[in-house]
Amino acid sequence: MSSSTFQLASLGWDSRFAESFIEIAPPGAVAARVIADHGASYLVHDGACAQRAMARHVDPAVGDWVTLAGGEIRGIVERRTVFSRRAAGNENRRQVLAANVDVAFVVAAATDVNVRRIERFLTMAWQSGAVPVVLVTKADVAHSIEATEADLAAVSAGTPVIVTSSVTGEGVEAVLDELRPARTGVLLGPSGAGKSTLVNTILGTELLRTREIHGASGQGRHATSHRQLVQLPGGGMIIDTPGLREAQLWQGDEGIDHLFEDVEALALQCRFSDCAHDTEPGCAIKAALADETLDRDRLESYRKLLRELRSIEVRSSARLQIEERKKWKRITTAARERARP
Ligand SMILES: Nc1nc2c(ncn2[C@@H]2O[C@H](COP(=O)(O)OP(=O)(O)O)[C@@H](O)[C@H]2O)c(=O)[nH]1
Ligand SMILES: [Mg+2]
Ligand SMILES: [Zn+2]
Repeated sequence: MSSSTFQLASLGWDSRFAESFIEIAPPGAVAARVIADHGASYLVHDGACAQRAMARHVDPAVGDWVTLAGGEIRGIVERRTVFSRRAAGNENRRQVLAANVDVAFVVAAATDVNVRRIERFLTMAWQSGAVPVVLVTKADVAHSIEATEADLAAVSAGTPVIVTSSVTGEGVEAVLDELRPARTGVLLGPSGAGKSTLVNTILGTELLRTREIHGASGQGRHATSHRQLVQLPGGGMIIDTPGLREAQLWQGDEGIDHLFEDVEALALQCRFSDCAHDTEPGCAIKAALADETLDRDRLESYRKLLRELRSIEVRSSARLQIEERKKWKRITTAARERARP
């Protein structure tokens, strides 16, 4: 790598990406990161400057590291994390919405905390391979931020929670801290949660269009923008994309196979179908660790993901049971009152 390695580092480039780049780069190609997806063309940054590029033979996404030659994207460097959805009109094709995201901020307005929705976003975050952080917005208009935090403590067990306000500036530094010196974050959350406003607050400019409230009706105009990666002052990047909405992304357990295909394929070869890859004979995972075809860290992240998904599932079903019990109590109480002479 040349003098631009230093500048690439501010976009998140590191030695692991460099190794993967060398494997696929044609002679004369340079490394660049996709910072915006305009559909027909892309905006890529090579550390020194941004330029437009076409991609005729590959399908890159915002956040991807690519090989660039003659103004064209030639290849995609192996992705570390992936946010994808089923492509519209094609059940079996996956469309990658954002790649190489390190931190997934699960955004919820303090005035509209929906615990189950947060849970689903957290699951998505873990499935992508990124580390989740719960981000509460609009703290300035919350009735009781303590009550909100108590609600969140139940779902977010272990996941950090940052409380912010784009009006007072509270918590904004803590968000930046998660992204320094050169990490990439993505904002996940329902429309109207204040994602674009937060990015604008951090930047100190109205770079992203936000929803404007018109008159007394309170009806908002839907803000539209393309997917883009925004570089933040002081280091770090953030992706605010209207395409990363809950319903489109939610994909249940399948996300795991997609990310850990290699580990799952190995597990299928274990002698016992319920192998815990621990002390069982004929374990293909242990064999792969022994001959170093499987990385121990990779197996560890796979296990971590499984544990995380399981605990989200457990928390969610425990709450369902409680709600179910409450509902029956209401019904039986009402029935008893009616039956009273
Ligand atoms: N009071 C208050 N309003 C906010 C805050 N952040 C965003 N909003 C308002 O919430 C609405 C939706 O914001 P927007 O950034 O477009 O949400 P997005 O759809 O998640 O990008 C706008 O009317 C914002 O002015 C905040 O911290 N405090
Ligand atoms: Mg927005
Ligand atoms: Zn095994």
